[in-house]
Amino acid sequence: MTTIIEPHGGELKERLLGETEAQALKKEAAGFPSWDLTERQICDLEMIVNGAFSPLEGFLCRADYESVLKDMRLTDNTVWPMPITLDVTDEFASGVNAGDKVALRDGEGVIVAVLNLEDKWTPDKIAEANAVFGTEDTKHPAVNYMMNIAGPVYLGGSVDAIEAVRHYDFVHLRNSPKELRERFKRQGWHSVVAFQTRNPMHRAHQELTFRAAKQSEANLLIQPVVGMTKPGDIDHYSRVRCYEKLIKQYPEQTSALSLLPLAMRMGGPREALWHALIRKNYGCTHFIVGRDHAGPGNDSKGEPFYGPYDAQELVSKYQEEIGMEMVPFKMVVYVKERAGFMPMDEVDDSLTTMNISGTEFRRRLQEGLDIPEWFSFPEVVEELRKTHPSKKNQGYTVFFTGLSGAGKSTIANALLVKLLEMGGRSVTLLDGDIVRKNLSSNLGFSKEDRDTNIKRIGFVAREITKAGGVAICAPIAPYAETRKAVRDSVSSVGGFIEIYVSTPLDVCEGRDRKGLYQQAREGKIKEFTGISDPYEVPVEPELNIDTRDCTPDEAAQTILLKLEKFGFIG
Ligand code: PPS
Repeated sequence: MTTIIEPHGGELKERLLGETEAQALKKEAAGFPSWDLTERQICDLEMIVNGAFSPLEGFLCRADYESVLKDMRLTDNTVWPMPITLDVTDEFASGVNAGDKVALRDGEGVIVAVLNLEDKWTPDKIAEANAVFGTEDTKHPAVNYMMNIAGPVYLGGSVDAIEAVRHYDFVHLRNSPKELRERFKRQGWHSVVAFQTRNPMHRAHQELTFRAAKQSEANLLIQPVVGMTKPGDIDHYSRVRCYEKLIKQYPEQTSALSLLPLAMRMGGPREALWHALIRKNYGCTHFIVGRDHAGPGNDSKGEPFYGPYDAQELVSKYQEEIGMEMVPFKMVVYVKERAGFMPMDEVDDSLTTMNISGTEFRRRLQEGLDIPEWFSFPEVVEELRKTHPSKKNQGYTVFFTGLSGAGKSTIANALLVKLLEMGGRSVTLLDGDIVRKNLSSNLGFSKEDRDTNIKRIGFVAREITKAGGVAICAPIAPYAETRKAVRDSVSSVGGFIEIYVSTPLDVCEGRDRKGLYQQAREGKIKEFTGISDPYEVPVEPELNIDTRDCTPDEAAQTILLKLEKFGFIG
C-alpha cells in the first residue's frame, strides 16, 4: 500500500512556535514596529503558518518574487505559481529595514506573528499583473486589489507565529494540513481526490465529485474556500451550512468535508496549479480541475480573461513534476428518461437533458419560485432560502437624489407613511436635513464632506437593508460616483432603487421654501448645489419624478408601483 504523499518541497513548514518560545517572543514583540494585517494578509498568514503554503516559510523576498513572476518557480527551482507578498504603506515601509522584526497584528489588534524582515522593495505592479494574471485590466479582482487596495511596498521574510489565527465559526470543520494528514492516515486513506469550490453545491456537483472519486479509486475531500472568494459570492456561512447538508449524501466512510481559509486571487491557470499544490500539502493525491477553474469572469471588453481549458492544460503540464494527478471535471447533466445524471459526452440525441443555469437558479431563489429536487437537494435549497429570501422578504433602499427644494423630503415622507400603513417591514427615513443634524453634524458642503455624508447614509442604509428593513434616503447626493458606490454596496445585500427628483433649478429656486437660494445668490451661502456647486444628473435612475407634474401622493403611488414591479411589494 502506498504511503501518504509528501508535502510540496518534502516537508510541512509549520511556523507556529512552541509555548515557551511564543511567550518569550510575545513579550519582545510589544516593542517591535507593528503592522495591522489586512483580511487577505491574515488568510495568507494562516496558510503560511499551518504549512498549507509549504515550502514557503514566510512572505516572499524579492528574488523569489521575481522568479515566481517569470518562471512560476522559487529560486531553488520548486514550482510555485502565486506571489505571496506582504504589501504595506510607504509610511510604514520607510520606518523599517532589513534585519528588523515586525509584529503582525490580527483584526482585533492581537500580535499573532513576527516577520523577520529580510527584504523591502517597491514592485512594478503593472509587470506583476501581466506576469501573474495575464492582464492589467482592473476588472480582474486580483488586479483591482493590487492596484487599488494593496500598499505600494512589499516586505519579505520568514514569519514566526505566536498563536494560530483564531476562528470562532465552524471550528469542527477547520483542519490544518497536519491534522488532515493524520486523519487520512488514521482512516487508511492513501489516495484522496480534492474538490475545490466557492459556490453552493447542487446534485450535479455531488454526482461529478463522487464519479471522480470512483474513477480515481480514491477517497473524496470536499474542501471549499472560506477565506476570501470572488466579490459578490454567496457568504461562506450559508455555503458551509449547505455543504454540511450535502456531505451526508456521500458514503460516510469514503468522503470528508474540511474548510480552506484561503484568500483566492481568481487567477485562472496559475491559481489552479497553486490550488493543486496546496491540496498536496493537505495530503491529497488528486485534484479536480474544472472548466474555467478559478475564473474571474469577463474583462472590461466583455471577453473572458482565460480560455475555458487553460487551467486544465497548465495543471496537466505540471502534474508529474509536482506529483499530483489532475482529474478533469466531467460535466454531468440530468437525463429525464433515466431520472438521473450522466456525463454530458455520453448523452445521445434520443435523450432529454435538463439543466438550470446559475443565473436561472438565482432568479428562482430571488423570486421564491420552485427549485426542482432533481437539481438540488431540498435541504440545500432550504438553507439558501434562509439567507437569500425572495424579493418579497428582502430589505431594500429607496434612494432619492435631486436639488435642494426639488421635493425629495416631501415625497419621501409620503412614501414613508404609505409603507408604514402597509406594514410588514420596518421603515427608516434618512432625510438629508435630519442626517445633517445627527449623523453628519460635523460636516460642511465641500466635495469631501458631501461624499463622507453620503457614504455614512449608504452605510446605515446597507445595514438596514441587510436586516430586511426599508431605508428611505433623501439627500442631494450630487456626485454620480458616490451614488454608484452606495448602490454597489447596498445591492450586495438587498434591493436598491434610485429616484431622481428632477424638478428643474428655476422651479426649485422659485419655490425657495427655506430661503437658501436667495442667500446663495447673495453669496451668503457658499458651495450651494446648482448655484455655486455642481449636480451630476443621474444617467439611469430606476425612476425620474418631476414635481411640477404630480402631487406628492401621486409620486408616492408611482414609487409603490415600481416597488411592486421589482417584486419588493406583493
Ligand atoms: S449632500 O450634498 O447630499 O451632502 O447634501 P445634504 O446632506 O442632502 O444636505 C442638503 C441640505 O442642506 C441644506 N444646505 C445646502 N444644500 C446644498 N448646498 C449647500 N451649500 C447647503 N447648505 C445648506 C439644504 O437645506 C439641503 O436640504 P434639502 O432638503 O435638499 O433642501
